[in-house]
Amino acid sequence: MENQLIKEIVEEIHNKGFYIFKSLLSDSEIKDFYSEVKSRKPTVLNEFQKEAWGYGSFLEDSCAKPILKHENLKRILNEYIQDEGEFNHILVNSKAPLVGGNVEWHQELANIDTFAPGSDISNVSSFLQVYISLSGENRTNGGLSIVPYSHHEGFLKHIDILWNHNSHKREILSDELISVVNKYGLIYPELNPGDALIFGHLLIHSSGRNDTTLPRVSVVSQYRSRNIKERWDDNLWKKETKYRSDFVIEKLKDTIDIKLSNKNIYGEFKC
Ligand SMILES: O=C(O)CCC(=O)C(=O)O
Ligand SMILES: [Fe+2]
Repeated sequence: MENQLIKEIVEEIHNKGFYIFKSLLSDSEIKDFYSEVKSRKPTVLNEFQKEAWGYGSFLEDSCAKPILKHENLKRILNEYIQDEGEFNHILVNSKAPLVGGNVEWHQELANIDTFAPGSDISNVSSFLQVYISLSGENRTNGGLSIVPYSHHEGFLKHIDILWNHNSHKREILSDELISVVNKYGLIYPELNPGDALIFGHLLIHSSGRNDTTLPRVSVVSQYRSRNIKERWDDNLWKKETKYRSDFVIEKLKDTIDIKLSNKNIYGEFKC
């Protein structure tokens, strides 16, 4: 790629909040990812159907090499973060056929104290998400939905929620979300297998249910400037992880208290 093209792509990320890199992975590279996925036991399962969702880290696996060593990708990412960066994590998500559900509306920055404690909004341009579709995706199979240009609105208010697998997540407050979506609209990028969506940590995104009979499989990876490690604040990380697990425990306790209070929530169905 010409230097000029790299600069134009980075300009597009600054302007729209994202860039679609077509055919980042070849068919055989996708195949390698699938065989590694097949050889593993899932680490995160759908709570009741027991379908796979997550498979742990792929950072050290040979199937991740085409991402780690992709010259043009690195040039784009480094030009954006204005530094020689590195991949922080490379994960694989598999959204199960028909029962694989939604991912909440969020900006990546909301959980910065988990992946980069010590950094804050002033360091937002030191990070990029690199989301690569392995199965191909669109609105029907629960592909990513994004609000273009939404990063220009800054960091929106998020609330704590209990998500699938009893995990803590942060979701954008609905009033704020509605006004931003009314302003910019929503898009559901159509990604072919191997296409990547590169986006900044203030871009609003989520994903819906998979209404097809095949899994929606994607690589979720994060690129960051190396100096993030120097700022790492271990106390903040411990405080944040405690906050997140305490939230889950408190929420589950509240639910039990309501159940024990003898209020029969099925009362409305009784004739
Ligand atoms: O897998 C999904 O639908 C969500 C991915 C995501 O939130 C991300 O790549 O930052
Ligand atoms: Fe995300």
